[in-house]
Amino acid sequence: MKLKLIELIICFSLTPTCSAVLPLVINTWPFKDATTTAWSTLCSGGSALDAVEAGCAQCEKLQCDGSVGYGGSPDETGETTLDAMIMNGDTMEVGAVGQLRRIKNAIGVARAVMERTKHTFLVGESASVFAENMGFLAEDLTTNQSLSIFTKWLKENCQPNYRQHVSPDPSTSCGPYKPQAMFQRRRRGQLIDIHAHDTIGMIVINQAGQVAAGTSTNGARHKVPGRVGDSPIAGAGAYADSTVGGAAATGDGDIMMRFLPSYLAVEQMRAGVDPSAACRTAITRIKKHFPDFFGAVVCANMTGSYGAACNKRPGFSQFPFMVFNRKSNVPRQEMVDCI
Ligand code: SD4
Repeated sequence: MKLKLIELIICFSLTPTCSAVLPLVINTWPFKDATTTAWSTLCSGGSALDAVEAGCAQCEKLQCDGSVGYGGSPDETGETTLDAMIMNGDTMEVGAVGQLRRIKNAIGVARAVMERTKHTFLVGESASVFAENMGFLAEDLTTNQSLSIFTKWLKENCQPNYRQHVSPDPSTSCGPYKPQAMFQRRRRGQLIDIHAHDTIGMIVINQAGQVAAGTSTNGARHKVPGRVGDSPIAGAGAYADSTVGGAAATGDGDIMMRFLPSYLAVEQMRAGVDPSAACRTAITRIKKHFPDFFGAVVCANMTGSYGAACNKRPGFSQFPFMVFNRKSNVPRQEMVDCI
């Protein structure tokens, strides 16, 4: 969606000058339309939560990089399922969905979990039934593109896949798999395609200093059915606290969720660390155990300062992210060198 000039003018004239750099929208990857949509939502009077929801929903509609929304990352059965979350940094409320089927607007369902239930996280078929009951349209998430990725994978004997210690040998064969009686421990391969990313993670801080954060993704290509990644997990995929700031992550969720990188980054900022260094700490913590993991984090604090960090790997030495604030006046792509 293009930000209309009139909205920009209204936005800049209505916002009081308590901060030179707030409001702020920051998101993972060069998903410019999502950034613009979030900004435009703030400008038309929406809350930080509204902006995060609208920004991520825009990516879901556009199928950003094939990694957000319908028609991407088919699982072992060829089905696309979605993970999403949203967090209100004022109230510390969270809504999340994992392995959501049939519903395109995953972040919308996440918000409905937050606002229409006392729960935090719904998963699978039951999450989809909840969404249908809340009025979300049930649709097939399969597209020609996801079907062709799936068909090619079947033709290539289901390579690569996420199985280990099973028979038949998952490095050459499709399932159904059974546990192996005896096995050699094998190192888990890198499966998230670093050239076909990625999850949108977004932080919005409005003029009044309210922080919201959210994520939306279709997860990992050829995942084992039932797999839920880091994106819908508070503190892993994203975290928001209006007394500190927010953080959001992207990358190999199976590894990243073990370290709660978004929570760690926010806690670093709470301790006074600047956003870039906070993001670097979150990456370094994971890197110590998994030097080759694929991942990045964006961080922002209440002064409107922001930063990002990523883990350097072959083919991934810089991480692009989007920023929109009063200084930039436009959605601006920035790059950070990986460590
Ligand atoms: C996941 N973190 O489901 C997501 C995918 C992603 O870069 O961000 N890929 O693991």
